[in-house]
Parts: sequence; C-alpha cells; structure tokens
Amino acid sequence: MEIVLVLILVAVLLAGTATFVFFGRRDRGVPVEPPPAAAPLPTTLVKHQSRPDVEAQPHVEVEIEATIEADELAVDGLEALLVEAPVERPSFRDRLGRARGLLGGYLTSVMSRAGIDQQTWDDLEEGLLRADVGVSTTTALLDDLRAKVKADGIKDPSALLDVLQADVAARLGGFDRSLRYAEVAPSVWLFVGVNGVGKTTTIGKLAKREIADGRTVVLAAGDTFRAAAAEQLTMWAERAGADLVRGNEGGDPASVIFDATERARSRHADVVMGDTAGRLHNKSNLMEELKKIRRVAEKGAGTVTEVLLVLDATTGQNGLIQAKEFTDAVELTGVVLTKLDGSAKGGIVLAIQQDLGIPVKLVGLGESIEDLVEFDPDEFAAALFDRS
Ligand SMILES: Nc1nc2c(ncn2[C@@H]2O[C@H](COP(=O)(O)OP(=O)(O)OP(=O)(O)O)[C@@H](O)[C@H]2O)c(=O)[nH]1
Ligand SMILES: [Mg+2]
Repeated sequence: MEIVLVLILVAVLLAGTATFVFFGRRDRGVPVEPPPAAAPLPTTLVKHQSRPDVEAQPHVEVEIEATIEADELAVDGLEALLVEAPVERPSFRDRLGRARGLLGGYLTSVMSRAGIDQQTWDDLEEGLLRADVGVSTTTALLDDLRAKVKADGIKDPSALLDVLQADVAARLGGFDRSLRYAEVAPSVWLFVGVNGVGKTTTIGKLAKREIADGRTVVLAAGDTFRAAAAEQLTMWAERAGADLVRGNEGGDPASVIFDATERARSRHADVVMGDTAGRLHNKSNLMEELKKIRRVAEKGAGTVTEVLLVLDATTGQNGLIQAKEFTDAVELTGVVLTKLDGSAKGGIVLAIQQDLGIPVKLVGLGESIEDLVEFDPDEFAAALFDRS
C-alpha cells in the first residue's frame, strides 16, 4: 500500500513538471499580453535641451521635438486667427543685417585704436567700398572727412565716425521723396525694372498702403509676357483690396494700362499702378515697350506722375548699370530699392542718389505686405553706423 502511494506521488510530480515545461515554452514564443508601455517622456522639454536619456534614443528625441513643434504651430495658428497683431513698421536697424555686419567690423577696428592714423583711413575706405558705396562717393566722403578732421581738430575715432555718419545722412537727404498725385485723378504710377527685382511685390505692398490711406487703387497687369505674372498680381490685388485689370497672355501691355486708366476714371479711382515685364525677347524690345506704355498711358484718362525703377539692392553696383539703361528709355521719377533686408550691403543707396541724382523713395525690407517703408536718410545712416 505504501509503495502504491509513493508511486502515485511520483507520477503526479512528473505530470506537473511536464505541464510546466510545455506551457512555459509556449508563453515565451507568443506573448499573451503586450509588454507594458514605456513610461511617456515629459513633453515639457526645452527644444535641443541636452538630456542623456533622450540622447541615448535619438528616435525618441525626434518624436518629442515634432510634438512640441506641432503644439507650437497649433497655438500660433490659433493666435493668428484670434488676434489681429498690430503691424509695426520694420526698422532699418533691425533689418539691415548684412550691411551693418559688414561695415560694423571696420567700425570696430577704427574704434579699437586710440587715435586716428593711416589704418583708420584704410579701414574706412575698405569698409565703404565693400558696402557698395562706390568709388566716387567713397572718395568724396573721405575727402570731406579729412578736411573736417583738419579744420575741427578731431582726434577721437568716435567723433570721427559721428562726422562721417552725419555726412552720409546729409548726402542722402535733400530729395523730395513724396509720391506724386495728378491734380485730376487718376494718377498713373508705372513700375519698371529687370525681372525678379520685386516690381509686382512692391505694387501689392504699396496698393495696401494707399488703400489704408483712404485712396482707391486699380492695378494693371501690364506684364503680359508671362501668364503667371497676372496671377501673381491678382493675388496681391485680393490681399490689398484693389481693383484689377488684366489682359490676355501675350497681349499688348500698353492697352492693359490704358484700359486700367479708363476703369479708374469710370470708377473715380485715385491711382493706377501699372506692372510691367522685366524681361522680353531682348533688351531693346523691353525699352521700346516701356516707352510705348508710357506714351499710351498719357493718352488715356490718367496722368503718369511716377515712373519708379525697382532695383534689387543685393545686385549692388550692377543696379547702377540697370538704372542708367532705364533712365535712357523712360524718364524715372524715383527708385524703389528692394531686398535691403537680405544680403544687400546697403551702400548702393548712396551710389544711386549720388551718381544718378534719382531719389530712393521707397525701400523694401522684407517679403510681407507691410515691409515697404519710406526711405529715411537719418535712420538709414544711423543704422549703418550703429556701434551699440
Ligand atoms: N527679402 C525680400 N524679398 C523681396 C522683397 N521684395 C520682393 N521680394 C521677393 O523677390 C521675389 C521677386 O519678386 P517679384 O515681385 O515677383 O519680382 P518682379 O520684379 O515682379 O519679377 P518679374 O515679374 O519676373 O519681372 C519674390 O520672391 C519676392 O517675395 C524685399 O523687399 N525683401
Ligand atoms: Mg512681376
């Protein structure tokens, strides 16, 4: 009997072990339940903050950044919808990044010396030339400065730079920069310049400004050379709240401008802004076309009171050559200098006014609709010579 009991116990033990081994193996092959989820990492991390645990798992860091950026976008989007942010006029000081940086190095060098020596003059000459001021204006500025140093006994580098800044501001000043209106509306403002300088963008920005000032504006899509040009102007007209006249692709640009002046007259609009092509099959075609546009625009209901040459400030001295070519074809009344916020060196403003005698009336300091400002010589010179 005892032997039977022992045998039964052994059999039960063996059966239990076999069951454990069999089911134990199956559990390891196919987990019945998913492993517990990793504890979520905090999403309040500052972007790019160094965290050893995150750096050990680069994919986790990417996920966290994406989450934060998505949140920020959502908030920004919402804010943009809910809050009509007050539009601040962009300042030369904030936007003239490249120009200030370039001249700034030379100014620091001048300031680092106790007095005024040959190195001072070399630094100033190189700085002004590199900033696109041009040879003749640089020479004139430094000749003036030498004479003042002698006459006033200037010994201090800071005082020297103050005098130079004042001279730059004085040379830039003295022009009438106001945009002219006809005695009998509509006034016609034509925008000319080579392709890509910012004509269409400038028209959009200026239309917004004129409309904000209470005037009514008709835009004329006189760039019939490219189909996309009229589309672009249509978009700006919508943004600015202006009326638009456009023709067919390849149509006669002069007749588009003419039709726009007729529309302006019938609707008692104040200003017609005429966009023009920046490129045609060749340059002489373009100049001939501009002459015709101007002639025909005068024949219509309006009076051409502005022919504004739009120049890209980043093209530097090349802009001067363009300006001369356009001046020969159509009588320019002013320059709009765009992209002064980009990689422009700034000094081109001086070169244009001094060499051509044409006032820089407006300046583009960015791509947004409010980034067009009147040119202010004192503010510009102060931004260029800022030593803070
Ligand atoms: N940063 C900056 N970009 C500008 C400024 N003005 C215009 N742009 C940009 O310059 C580019 C060309 O501008 P457009 O207005 O199309 O130039 P356009 O003279 O009409 O060119 P075409 O029609 O090809 O002759 C666009 O990407 C504009 O956003 C400015 O003041 N600053
Ligand atoms: Mg254009």
